Amino acid sequence: MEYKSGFVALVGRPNVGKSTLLNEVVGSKVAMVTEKPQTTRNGIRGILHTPDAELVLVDTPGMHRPRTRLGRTMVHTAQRAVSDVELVCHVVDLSRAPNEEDGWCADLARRTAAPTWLVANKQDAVADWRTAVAGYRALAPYQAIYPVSAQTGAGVPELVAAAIARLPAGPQFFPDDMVTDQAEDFYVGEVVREQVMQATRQEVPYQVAVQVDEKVRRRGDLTYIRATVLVERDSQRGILVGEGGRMLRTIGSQARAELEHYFGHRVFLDLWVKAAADWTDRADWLSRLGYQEPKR
Ligand SMILES: Nc1nc2c(ncn2[C@@H]2O[C@H](COP(=O)(O)OP(=O)(O)OP(=O)(O)O)[C@@H](O)[C@H]2O)c(=O)[nH]1
Ligand SMILES: [Mg+2]
Repeated sequence: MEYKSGFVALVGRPNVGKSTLLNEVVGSKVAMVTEKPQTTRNGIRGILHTPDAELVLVDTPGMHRPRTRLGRTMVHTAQRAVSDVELVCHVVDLSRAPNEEDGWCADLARRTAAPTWLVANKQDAVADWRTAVAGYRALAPYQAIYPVSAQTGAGVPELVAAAIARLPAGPQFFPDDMVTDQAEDFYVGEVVREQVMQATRQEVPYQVAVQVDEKVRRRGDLTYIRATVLVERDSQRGILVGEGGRMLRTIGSQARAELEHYFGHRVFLDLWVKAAADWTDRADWLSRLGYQEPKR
């Protein structure tokens, strides 16, 4: 059989389970997941290799009405992702009714050259997926509808098989053992940011960024990582550090456990918290942190 390869974009409103689905498909934790909307901020690629195909899924930030420059970079990233792919999967949450954001995703899908499928996620959370999907199917002329549960894995093999069947003949772009093309420092920062998002509330999770300043293998079995957790205000700095440093220690030890699992050896995680006023609205900070602003 001829080898096939290609890119498939996952778009959808925040919190529908795009990143969970990406991780389920590639079989490892490539993208961070939290119960809060707007977790993903970058386009993240997950790669699945089969004996005769390479499927590259592109996870994107949830589509929303941006209120900051950071939000605009996120929406821009999602909009850009649908060009240059073989297939667009509009992922929706069956446990909720369609809203304006789903409509924007449908518009985006309608404007792209690639075919669009409706991926009806969180099937496990509803009694009858056919009833739940009714409000979504009219949003765009979807060429197929796949009910799935990214959490339990139900329906995912069928979706993957169908997507692979649609890929054109093409070369293998990434090595066999590569599940993502993210830079390691970025991934490390994301592991920390996930823990910070999980541990905080209100506006704090949305005004946090993590920068890895140093990462060195100290001895054969130890990696030292120094990272800065950026917030917008001193008050948030106080919240994150917590009484007697307790909050930051909890965040650090959870992130460290995950990083040790990833590296396969001990990690010393040295976290610092710094306030940079209004960084989510500042072009200099956004570019320093690698968030791409739309060109005017
Ligand atoms: N019940 C159920 N929950 C799910 C399923 N898939 C994802 N979730 C949960 O939904 C929440 C959001 O999941 P994410 O994968 O972060 O969603 P996302 O679409 O990537 O969100 P953004 O990155 O914010 O756009 C998490 O709490 C997941 O555990 C599913 O199939 N069933
Ligand atoms: Mg996500």
